[in-house]
Amino acid sequence: MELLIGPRTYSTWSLRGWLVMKATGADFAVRDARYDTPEAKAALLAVSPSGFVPALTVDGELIWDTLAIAEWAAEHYPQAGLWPADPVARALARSVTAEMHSGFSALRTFCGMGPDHPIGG
Ligand SMILES: N[C@@H](CCC(=O)N[C@@H](CS)C(=O)NCC(=O)O)C(=O)O
Repeated sequence: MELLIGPRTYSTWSLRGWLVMKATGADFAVRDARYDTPEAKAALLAVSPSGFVPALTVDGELIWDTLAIAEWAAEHYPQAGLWPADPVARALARSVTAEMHSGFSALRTFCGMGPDHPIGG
């Protein structure tokens, strides 16, 4: 397995994918991706159809979204307990996860981890 990610110090999406994979205890390789130049972005698009990281390669197949990676990991490593066992707690966790994944864009834009953000660097 290979996880394609950007710098974990400021790419929160990459950090999320990496943390999920670490939590499984699985053995996986990390491949560094860049997307800060047109050439780097083109190279990334050649690997990941969305042009975003993280992307996980498993047995030659690509999973290219953080939540898709997390769901795949939860299915394949149930012992990691990525989702709560209790159905009510799991529904709450999924609601929060979905909201964070698809919403809060202003929060994610202005409270990033990079050096150019107020709480980053
Ligand atoms: N919905 C995607 C979003 C991933 C995302 O935004 N990744 C950023 C890394 S921080 C990225 O690849 N950016 C590339 C770019 O801006 O060109 C996911 O959850 O995987």
